[in-house]
Amino acid sequence: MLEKIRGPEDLKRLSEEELIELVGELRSEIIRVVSQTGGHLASSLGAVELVVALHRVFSSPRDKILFDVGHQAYAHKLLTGRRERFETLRQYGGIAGFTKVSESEHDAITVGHASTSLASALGYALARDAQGEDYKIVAVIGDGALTGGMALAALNKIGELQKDMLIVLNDNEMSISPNVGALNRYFRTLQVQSWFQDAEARGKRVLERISPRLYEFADRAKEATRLLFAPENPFHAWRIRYLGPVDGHNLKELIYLLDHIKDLKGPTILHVVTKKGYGYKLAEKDPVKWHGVGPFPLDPDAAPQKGKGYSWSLAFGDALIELAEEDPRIFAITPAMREGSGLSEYAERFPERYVDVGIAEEVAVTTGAGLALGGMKPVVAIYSTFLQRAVDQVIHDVALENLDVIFAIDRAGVVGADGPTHHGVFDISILRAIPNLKILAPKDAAELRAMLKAALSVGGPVAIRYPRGKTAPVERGTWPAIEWGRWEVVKEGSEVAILAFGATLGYALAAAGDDPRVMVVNARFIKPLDEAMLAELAGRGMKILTVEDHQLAGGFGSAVLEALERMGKKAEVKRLGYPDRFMPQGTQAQLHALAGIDAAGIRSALAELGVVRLGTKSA
Ligand SMILES: Cc1ncc(C[n+]2csc(CCOP(=O)(O)OP(=O)(O)O)c2C)c(N)n1
Repeated sequence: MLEKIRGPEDLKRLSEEELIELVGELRSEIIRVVSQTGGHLASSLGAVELVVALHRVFSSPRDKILFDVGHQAYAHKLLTGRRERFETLRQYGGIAGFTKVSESEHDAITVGHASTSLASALGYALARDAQGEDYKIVAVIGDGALTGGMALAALNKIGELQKDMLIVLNDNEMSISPNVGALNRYFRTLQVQSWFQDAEARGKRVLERISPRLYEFADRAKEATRLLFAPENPFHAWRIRYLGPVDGHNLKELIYLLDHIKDLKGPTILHVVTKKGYGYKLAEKDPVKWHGVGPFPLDPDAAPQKGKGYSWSLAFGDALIELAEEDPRIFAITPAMREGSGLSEYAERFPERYVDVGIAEEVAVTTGAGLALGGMKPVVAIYSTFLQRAVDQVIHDVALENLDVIFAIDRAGVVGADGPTHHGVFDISILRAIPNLKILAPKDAAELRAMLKAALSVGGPVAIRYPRGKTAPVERGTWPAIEWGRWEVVKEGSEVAILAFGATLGYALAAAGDDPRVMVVNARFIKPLDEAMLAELAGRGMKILTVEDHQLAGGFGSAVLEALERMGKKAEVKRLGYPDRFMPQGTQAQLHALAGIDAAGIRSALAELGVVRLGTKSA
């Protein structure tokens, strides 16, 4: 069946039985390919019926279907002309793991970050109406993404403007971890409380006014779908029509329902209840683990491979636990990334000193500011890419008053298969411009611990950035001393100093080999720089090669150039990092090589600086 689908219009020709068969095939294909490529399995499996129903009822690309985050849209990709390329999902040169405008006319928005779909839908609606067009707009948003400030602020405006659009709330009770927030609690109430059933009669009266057939439908399918209006519903306060909750795995009823509400005027929310991981037992049982997985064996008894070894995230989480054991003022904050940030164990150990604010990075940072003002020592654990959401909060709420807030910035540098929406390659440029803020980057887990401990006592805001991936584990109780503000000479040399940090330090050492002319420095303090050492290197006439897993524009190398200029020192400087374009998806190693920040790239740069040793692998 799937092979015959060239585009979504083909769905309109299938019988109900054939559509149900297609749903099964889509699930099998998603599981087969993700088992090879890795990806967002559980979210995409849970949305298969919804995607099929939407494409059956609406006509993409004329009608716009917007997927929030875009990680649940694998079935959409398979149905919109990308079946043959689906095996390249998330690979270098392959199709993206999220929807992407430049990839397909059926992808209405480019996404990867959460909570944008409603504002984008509003923009589409304004554009449509301004141009006198009449296409339909459907935004599909998860209950997790609806915790985001952007989504809630957009709803407020959507309610005011009353533009025609359908918002499908895909409620599976999960963000990556169990969802949080007052609205989430309300959705659970909607599903279980008996008063809800009492409201049925009232709901049906309203339904009848909209469409007698809907009323009929509600009557016919009340057990299965409980299609209702709840007058107490907060969406009513926003003047957004609310329908639901309905069973998101009942394809027939979804199609019937969408068909009947697609022409409703004004904004409508359809609350669809789905199960994350639906159709793959392991994922249904443990949707947290199967939210985003690496390749896995197609054996129902096998667990997904999470990649062996000790992650930087766990190194952070373990260090924080030990510090929190000693200091009752430590308080950890996550914007919906408990597992990814290595905080699962911390959250269990110190529930009273932990908060998951939902997908609301701005709230995470400013809650940190409030905690600091209230006398605690907040540690905001946040991915580099998601910190972008909260730049003003860092500036206005934290740095301006030099508050003691620690930012543990995970996934700094390119992240791999998630691609350009997720690469953490802007944090240094952004944060470096902010007064009072200090920026550090450890070379390993032991140094991360040392930095975290030092940051908690130094005063003012401190950002510690570390990459996605593995690092060597360290023993509990390992707290090496660190000289605040000082770089570390890792290898001596006479002609050129490579200034590297974090992920690039290993590459620098490999490139230097045992060449006596090449010095390697662990430039772990990015702001303030170790100006004393920099001045000394320049004074000795050393050439300088900076290497960063970050954009060149405004990054560490720029900071070095600025410092030399400020100090009135001259040195020949070459900078390696990412050029002024978005880095694509691919493995981290592929992307490092592409930008020439790996050992081979550093060797070439050394050659350009005149340090060439022919016939050997090192410089
Ligand atoms: C701004 C932002 N913060 C965090 C994330 C990480 N993230 C990706 S998916 C997800 C959970 C989304 O939950 P939901 O919207 O309910 O979709 P589901 O996966 O349950 O279908 C999170 C927190 C993100 N993509 N964007």
